[in-house]
Amino acid sequence: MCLQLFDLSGKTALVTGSSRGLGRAFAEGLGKAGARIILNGTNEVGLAKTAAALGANGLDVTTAAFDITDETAVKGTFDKFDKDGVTVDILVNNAGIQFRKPMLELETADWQRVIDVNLTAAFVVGREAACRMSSRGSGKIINIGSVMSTVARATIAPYSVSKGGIKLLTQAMAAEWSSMGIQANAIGPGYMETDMNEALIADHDFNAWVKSRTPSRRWGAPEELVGTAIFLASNASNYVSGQIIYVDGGMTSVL
Ligand code: GCO
Ligand code: CA
Repeated sequence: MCLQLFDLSGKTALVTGSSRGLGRAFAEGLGKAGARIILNGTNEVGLAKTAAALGANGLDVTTAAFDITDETAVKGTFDKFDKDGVTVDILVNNAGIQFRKPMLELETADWQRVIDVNLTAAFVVGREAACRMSSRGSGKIINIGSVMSTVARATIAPYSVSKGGIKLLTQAMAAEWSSMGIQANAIGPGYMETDMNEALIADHDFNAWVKSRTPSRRWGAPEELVGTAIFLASNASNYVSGQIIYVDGGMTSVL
């Protein structure tokens, strides 16, 4: 009985920014739990390569190439889902960019781009998905935050602000959409070994700092986020809404 709680068979999950990195890990994990996966990104070649790789592992994978910051493209994609009879039961708002620069040197355009991709797009895609989930009376929205949803680090202000916003957007979604049968929650990854952090991992001093600042004394592997994603995507979390779960080796729990 208890494992059925985590079974995603018959569900369709859209994961934004999923041709590589954490998005790919989320897509693969939800697929292995039985969900049909829709990969998203703007690079059709990269998407097709990842779809082929996951498909070769027996997963049910399709792709939807659209720019999450282009509202017309987002609406058009969901209209096409409607026409094709595709229901997005699970939305993982994963796509995100990083931009590291001290605020005194930061151009407003660079600030805005990070907010547009990491936060506003999660609202726009979330709204399109939730509008359809509400008519079905059920749905799961998983927003990807960060340890930066609750603490700041110098030189990544727009990223931190966007991830702080993701935490409260998740709570706002819960406030408005839980009564419609939608559960909206967030995952806050710690320092994970991904392309986005390649330069940090290679930096000896920064790498040493992460290990000393993390009680688990190591970087996280993307796959270590999958269990939390399956939980939040499944019936096991039907009475959980508005929460953020930090998967960070204990980092946000200690000084
Ligand atoms: C940085 C990193 C972090 C991590 C992650 C932590 O520059 O400090 O990019 O932001 O990527 O977001 O949760
Ligand atoms: Ca690389």
